Amino acid sequence: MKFHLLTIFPEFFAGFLENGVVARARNSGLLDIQAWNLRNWTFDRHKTVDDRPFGGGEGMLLKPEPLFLATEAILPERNSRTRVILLSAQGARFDQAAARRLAQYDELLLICGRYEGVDERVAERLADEELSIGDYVLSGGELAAAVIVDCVARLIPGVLGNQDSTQFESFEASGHEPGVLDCPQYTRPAEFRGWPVPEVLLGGNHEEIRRWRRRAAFEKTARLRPDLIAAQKITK
Ligand code: 9D3
Repeated sequence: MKFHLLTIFPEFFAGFLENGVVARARNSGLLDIQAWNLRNWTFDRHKTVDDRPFGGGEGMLLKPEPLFLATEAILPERNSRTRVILLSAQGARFDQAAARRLAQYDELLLICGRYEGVDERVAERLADEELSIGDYVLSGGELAAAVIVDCVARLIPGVLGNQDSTQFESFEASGHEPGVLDCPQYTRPAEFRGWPVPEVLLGGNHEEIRRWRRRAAFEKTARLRPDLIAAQKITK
């Protein structure tokens, strides 16, 4: 799978690309990720990518021309296997279902918004869709793009060593307990600073362990994510 990142800060992605699961998948050829500098598609002395909003208002917007020229150069042939995505605070929410959907494409171009926003013709006439990673204010789309690349990449067959491990994560519809967080987990030592690991996990009673994990997962979900429990009750 190929990812293109269109940004005014291509160097922002260096650390992310050079470490962990993403780096391994790139080295093994399963993933191709390229960061493109939007200023390559400007032609004035100052490499201007922004301009003032019509009608007045605070701040600057990314102007349409560099974004259109860059997208047309990077993806000259757009089809049903390619997807151009604008990352903005106004987008539809990116979640695990969106990640599974995006993992079906051959090539994604992620446009990173900056400043106060992006000329709306980019959302309406250039991008196939507009996504946000959540209801909080970022300074631009770069962190959102890294989140989406990481999340989509791990769904590509072969990117994770053990393919089973994607199946059993929280938020994954195919997981053992849909809509419930992972159960609490412990490793050695059995007692740390006087705090013991739950006794049941030290014995070998696997039926008892299974029941304890299920209960602990529900209790923790109810405490930290009551919205997930509420959504389940409506669905059932
Ligand atoms: C007047 C309100 N503006 C600033 C407080 C709105 C605004 C403009 C530009 C808010 C954020 C941004 C820059 N954010 C993104 O480009 C962005 C984003 C985000 O802020 N939150 C979640 N997902 C994303 S994806 C891109």
